[in-house]
Formats: sequence, structure tokens, C-alpha cells
Amino acid sequence: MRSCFFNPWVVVSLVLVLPVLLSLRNPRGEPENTITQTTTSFGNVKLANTFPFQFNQRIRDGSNLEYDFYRDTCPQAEDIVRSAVTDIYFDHRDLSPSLLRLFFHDCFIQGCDASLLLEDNGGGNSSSEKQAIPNQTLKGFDKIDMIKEEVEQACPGVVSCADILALAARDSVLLAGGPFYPVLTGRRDSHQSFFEDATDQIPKPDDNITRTLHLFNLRGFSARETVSLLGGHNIGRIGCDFIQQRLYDFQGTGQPDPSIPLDFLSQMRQNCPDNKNISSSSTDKLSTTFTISKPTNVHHSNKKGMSYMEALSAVSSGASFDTHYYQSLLRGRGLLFADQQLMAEERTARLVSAYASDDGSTFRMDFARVMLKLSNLDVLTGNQGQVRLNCTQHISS
Ligand SMILES: *[C@@H]1O[C@H](CO)[C@@H](O)[C@H](O)[C@H]1NC(C)=O
Ligand SMILES: *[C@@H]1O[C@H](CO)[C@@H](O)[C@H](O)[C@H]1NC(C)=O
Ligand SMILES: *[C@@H]1O[C@H](CO)[C@@H](O)[C@H](O)[C@H]1NC(C)=O
Ligand SMILES: *[C@@H]1O[C@H](CO)[C@@H](O)[C@H](O)[C@H]1NC(C)=O
Ligand SMILES: CC(=O)N[C@H]1CO[C@H](CO)[C@@H](O)[C@@H]1O
Repeated sequence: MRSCFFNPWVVVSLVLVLPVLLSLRNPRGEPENTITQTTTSFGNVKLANTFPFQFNQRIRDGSNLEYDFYRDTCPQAEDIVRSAVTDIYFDHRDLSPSLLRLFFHDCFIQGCDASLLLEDNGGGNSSSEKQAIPNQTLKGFDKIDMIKEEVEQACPGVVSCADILALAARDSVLLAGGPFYPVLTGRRDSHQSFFEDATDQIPKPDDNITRTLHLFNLRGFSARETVSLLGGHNIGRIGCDFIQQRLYDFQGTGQPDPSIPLDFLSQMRQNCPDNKNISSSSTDKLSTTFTISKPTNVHHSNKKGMSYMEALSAVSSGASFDTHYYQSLLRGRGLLFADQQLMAEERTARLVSAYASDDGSTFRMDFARVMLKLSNLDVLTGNQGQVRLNCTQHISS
């Protein structure tokens, strides 16, 4: 059982880690000829695929992160994270979307510094990122705590929560059938959490395309990177809370979003009944859809809501990390308003079509690349920040 499970890792590692090792032996070298350029055309869109990653450039990308940063101080760290993530994944198949969201939210606000994990913001102010509005529906904090505890047992006080989250997110994406991407390490943890930023700057489910592109652009993401990053919605479920207004009271009109095809509207409404029309006990059930406290078994607590797989049941290929998100959007079957808005502007719509029109390899390549970029966003390194012993609490000096 176990060894089957690890097979993809071995293959992928061999293919992708080898160039890293090669480039490490030649740290000053220019990007080598291991890079192959292919260009694919989709109508009038051209997408250039570069493969494998340009490791040499990444290693000197200015973030001061390193490949295998813990090789001397805690050589087993990455193995511990990977095996813990694998163990948890067996019981909680929604681990991958949970960790992906956690990681995204952490990186998006002041960089990948584990500020999201803090219980308080370090300034005696009880408003942490974790408590900010977009965070109400995040889960997986407890899983990161579990992994951190295992790492602490092996190497006390060495491995940052920010690195653990970055590695765990990557490992869980791979387990869910997503692409592998290298995660450099050496991140440090923040002293504080950022409540105000968290509420203002996290893209929201009902943001229009202008707003979404603007928020991603503030973080240095291009339209193409934004479209590929949203492909993370290929996995996981969208909780009814996020869709409720779109289905019953779009922008305060008391009507559904008129752009939703009628058959899809009724399918969505079946999955997510109007919560004003149901008893308080079932409202409780609805609101637990995405809370962090419940055991996160997809078969039980996570019933309410919809996945992109369900949105497109007729055309689904069965694989999860493929093109079905983009295919849904092409058919007007986006679950979130913000998802469907990708079709509202020409340049993003063209990217959606492009990602939907091959076997998924263009999307997967771009997704891997954008995850690598996200992972290195505004990281703390060197003497900045600290290494927390407990991810929920900063260490006061
Ligand atoms: C605490 O956080 C709130 C955000 O709700 C902010 O308004 C307030 O200024 C913060 N106080 C301090 C001392 O940082
Ligand atoms: C998009 O949303 C922003 C606010 O979030 C609003 O100011 C803007 O007018 C909207 N644009 C369109 C085209 O609806
Ligand atoms: C409840 O549902 C009924 C029929 O589906 C509808 O007519 C009514 O407006 C709903 N009430 C609210 C408060 O949404
Ligand atoms: C971390 O701190 C939280 C909050 O004080 C506590 O509940 C938890 O048990 C701690 N974890 C570990 C591993 O000590
Ligand atoms: C996970 C988490 O900390 N959720 C919090 C989100 O924010 C609300 C209040 O804004 C808290 O009540 C939740 O506990």
C-alpha cells in the first residue's frame, strides 16, 4: 500500500531534483541547457512552456531561500513533513485544498511567514489574521500543529512554521494529483499577525475580475499567473456560505446572479438550499461546512457545498488536478462569482480557453510555476523574524 503511494514521489523527485543537484554543483552557472522551450498555440494565444524549472535562477532569486536549507541542522525535516502529510491525507482527503488555502492566505498577507497561524497578533491585540473575516472558513491549523510537533521532536527549535506550511502544502498538492514543484527553505516566522491587511487584501468570492486582477497584481502576479492559481479550485469543495448570495440575493437584488445558466442554478440550489428558509439546526450544519474545528473528513462533515467535479459531472475526466475547473468556466458553470468572472474579460477568458483545451499539461506547468512564486513571496530569512516553537504563539523576546 504504502510503497505504491510513494512511487510518484520517487519518479517525480528523480526527474525534478536532479536538475537542482546539478545546478547546485554549479551555483554561479547560467541557466543550463536542461531547459527546453516549447510553444503551444491555442487560437490566438501562445503559451510558452519552460521545463524543467530554471533552478539556477530560482536559487538566486533574491529571496535568500536555499535548496535543502536544513541539510545540516535537521536533515530529516522534509521527510518528516512528507510522511506526516501522507499519514494525515489517508484519513482526511480534503487536507490538500485546506493546506493550499491556508498557505495561499498566509503568503498573500505580508508574505509566507506563518503569520496566519498565530493565535494573537503579538501586540497584545486580540485581532489576529486567523480571526479576520476571510479566515473564518479556513481549516487545517490543527494539522500544521501536528506536523510541527513531530518536527520539533526531531529537531527542537530549528524548522520554522513557515517552512513547514510551505512544504506541507506542496506535499499535499502532489498527493492530490497535482504537479510537483521544488520548495526552497529557510523561511522565518513573523513576530506578529496582520488583521487589517487580512480583511482588505484577500481576494473575495464575490470580487469582480477587475478587483481580483488588481489584488493579485499588488502581489506581483500577472493575469496569467492569477488564472493558473485560481485553478487550485480544481480540488476541494466550495462551501455553501460562499455561494449563498449568488444563488438567492445577488448584489442585494433578492434574485440570483442572472448570468448563471438555469439548469446549473437549480443544481446549485439543490446542493445549497436557501439558508433563510431553513430551521436553525440545519443552519448550524451549513455553517460548519468549512470551519476548522470539525474533523475534516470529506465524507461526513463536508457534505454541504459543491466541488468543480460536481459542477461538471457530465464532462469530468475523473482526474482531479486537470482541466475541469476551466472547462466548467467555459460552460458558464463557475461556482463562485469570482471564478466565473475569469470569462468576463478577454485576456483572462483566452487563458481559461487555453488551459481547458489540452490534456492539462499547460495548466499543471503554470500552476507549479506560480506555486513556486507564491512560496517565495516576501519571505523572512536570516536574522529576520524567529523560529516559533509552537506555530500558534510567537516567542516574546
Ligand atoms: C488592534 O486591531 C484592531 C483591528 O481590529 C485595530 O483597529 C487596532 O488599531 C489594533 N490595535 C493595536 C494596538 O494595534
Ligand atoms: C468591480 O468591483 C469594484 C469594487 O470591488 C468596483 O469599484 C468596480 O466598479 C467593479 N467593476 C465593475 C466593472 O463592475
Ligand atoms: C422560502 O422558500 C419559498 C419557496 O421556495 C419562497 O417562496 C420564499 O420566498 C422563501 N423565503 C425566504 C425568506 O427566502
Ligand atoms: C501550542 O499552544 C497552544 C495554545 O496555547 C496549545 O493549545 C498547544 O497545545 C500548544 N502546542 C504544543 C505542541 O505545545
Ligand atoms: C479559525 C478562526 O480563527 N476563525 C475565527 C475567524 O474570525 C472570527 C471572528 O472574526 C472568529 O470567531 C473565528 O474563531
